[in-house]
Amino acid sequence: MQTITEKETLDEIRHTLKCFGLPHEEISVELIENGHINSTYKVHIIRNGIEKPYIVQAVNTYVFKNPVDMMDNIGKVTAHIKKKLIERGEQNIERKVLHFCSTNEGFYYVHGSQNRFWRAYAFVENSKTYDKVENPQLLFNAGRAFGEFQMMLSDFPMNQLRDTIPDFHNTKKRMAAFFDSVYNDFCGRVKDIQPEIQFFKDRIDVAEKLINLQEKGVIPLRVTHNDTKYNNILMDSETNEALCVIDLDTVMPGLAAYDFGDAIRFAASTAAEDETDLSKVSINLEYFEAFTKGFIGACGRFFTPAEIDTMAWGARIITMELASRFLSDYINGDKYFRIHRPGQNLDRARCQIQLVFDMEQKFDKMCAIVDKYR
Ligand code: GN1
Ligand code: MG
Repeated sequence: MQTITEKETLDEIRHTLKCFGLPHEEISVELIENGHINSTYKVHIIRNGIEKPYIVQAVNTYVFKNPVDMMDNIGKVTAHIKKKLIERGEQNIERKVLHFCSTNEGFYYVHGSQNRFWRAYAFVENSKTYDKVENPQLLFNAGRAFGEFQMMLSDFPMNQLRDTIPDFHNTKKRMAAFFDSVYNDFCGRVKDIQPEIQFFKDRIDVAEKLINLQEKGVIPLRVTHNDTKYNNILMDSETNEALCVIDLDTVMPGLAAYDFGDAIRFAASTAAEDETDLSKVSINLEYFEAFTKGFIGACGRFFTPAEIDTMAWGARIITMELASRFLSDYINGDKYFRIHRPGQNLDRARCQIQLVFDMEQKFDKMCAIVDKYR
């Protein structure tokens, strides 16, 4: 792949703004670093001396093979949420759901060069995201935000959504893909990661547990977010109230337990996702409880009893799944997740494996906390 220069990026951002009917005299562009997939920029548009911020993104088309379908999903989902907010009589709706820009022809995207695919939305003023939080109240707010998101989409017709990444959280298929990458060993990296490979061999049955339950009809598919990291919630800069769930690229049918679990994996961890000092990596049960209280409180009443039983499993298994995805990517030569240093995907995988070990130790306590709020 050709590399894209800063000037080309800037030209494409200007072109994108023009197509979205956002004329400007000047812009200033800031790279936002916290996602592993898309390229995200905060762009300040200056016109007649007034400045307005937008988020402009180049979608990663290696990961999202059909970004037009993705934007179609996002258009439908944001319209549905907007309708719900209006019905609930909410104020300040522009801060509670994303507003994507559209072209004159009504498209939510602009094609750039080299297969790049651009989109933009108005930045929600006085909002911020956190990569790490150390305050149970914020964990509770996050749980409630993802729970309400789930609630608002509970009556969305699932058949209207396309799978933006087929089998995204099909953990069975993820495991198979992992062992394929080990078998192929394209970059000769497998020799150094035997203990990590053994970790997955020892857990094949656990990895398949929730997919098997779903396939047997014991737990339902729902419209889920599928990427419930804490930094995918916009918080009010002053009050830290959760405003709006963002990163809607993977909203599609999935398991509620995986949305719960992925949020726990990230927000209730005591360390960053790629921490190399594994003695620092564990699940904080106080954070776990605060998030659970918020999440189950907001949407638990519409879950089936069998589904609630899977919540703690969701945390263990989605963490294992992500460990396998990071490690596969390391084995395959780091093509999927953006890295900032060599070996980062291996570090990420090891950190997630450590989290799974810790969740296995604390599993009874995690289940008891879920039971307390059911
Ligand atoms: C990716 O780029 P970001 O942070 O939105 C990934 C998620 C992972 C996450 C791990 C489309 O999300 O599945 O859980 O990294 N998104 C995709 O940090 O693969
Ligand atoms: Mg994402």
